Amino acid sequence: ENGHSSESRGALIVLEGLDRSGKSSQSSRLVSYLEGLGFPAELWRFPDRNTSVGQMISSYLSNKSQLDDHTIHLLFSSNRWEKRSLMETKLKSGTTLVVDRYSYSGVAFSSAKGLDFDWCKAPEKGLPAPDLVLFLDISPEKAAERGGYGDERYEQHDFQRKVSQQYKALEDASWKVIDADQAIDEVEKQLREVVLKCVKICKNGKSMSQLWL
Ligand code: T5A
Ligand code: NA
Repeated sequence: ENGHSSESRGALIVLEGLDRSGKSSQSSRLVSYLEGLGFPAELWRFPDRNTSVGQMISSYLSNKSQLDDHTIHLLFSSNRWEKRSLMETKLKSGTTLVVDRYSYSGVAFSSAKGLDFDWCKAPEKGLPAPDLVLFLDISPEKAAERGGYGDERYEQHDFQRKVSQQYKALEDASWKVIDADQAIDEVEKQLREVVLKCVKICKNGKSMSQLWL
């Protein structure tokens, strides 16, 4: 084939943003919305803390274990690779995946610690590329005012500010930046519009691509 496919499929939709930007709230709302319209959809999240790699990540994030920065970076990446095959099967079968964090989190958080940006991108190369990245844009100050902030390793102001800068370097044509400092229903309304458009394009056979190759 010449890069064009007419196979109907589900869309790979990723939500990104700082901690407490509203990704989880909006992801589950989007899945309900799509299901309500009759589009098969599933909510996924990374890290997937249910796998054995995911349990190592979870232990690290809750400060129960220490790991070298490179090591934890590669664990986050392998946590995505271990789900790759299932991800592709689901998409091909027509299920849209709404994914709470993906490779952009992987690169933004690790490079904010000082790891080389390109080194951070390398292990993500070849993963399924999202059809749409919804970036929930919020300042670290506003995010910190929301419930539960401060419990995990990365939830500190200065660090979140650096993460925010790294995210900006990752923006590409698949991104849609949404002002996340609006009422939850208003954010949802804006997301619905772009998501529906994307799901329809994929259903009509948009070809899949790979990340950062
Ligand atoms: N990480 C992750 C890496 O370093 N590398 C990687 O490769 C990956 C995948 C865990 C950490 O791992 C790092 C990044 C993270 O630091 P996580 O488990 O996804 O990642 O944890 P968090 O991102 O911290 O998830 P949060 O649950 O904190 O943030 P969300 O999902 O963005 O926010 P949400 O929806 O839970 O909302 C937070 C609060 O705000 C309220 C909600 O009701 C809730 O109380 N809220 C709003 N309030 C006012 N207005 C709105 N519009 C609101 N929207 C939500
Ligand atoms: Na979350």
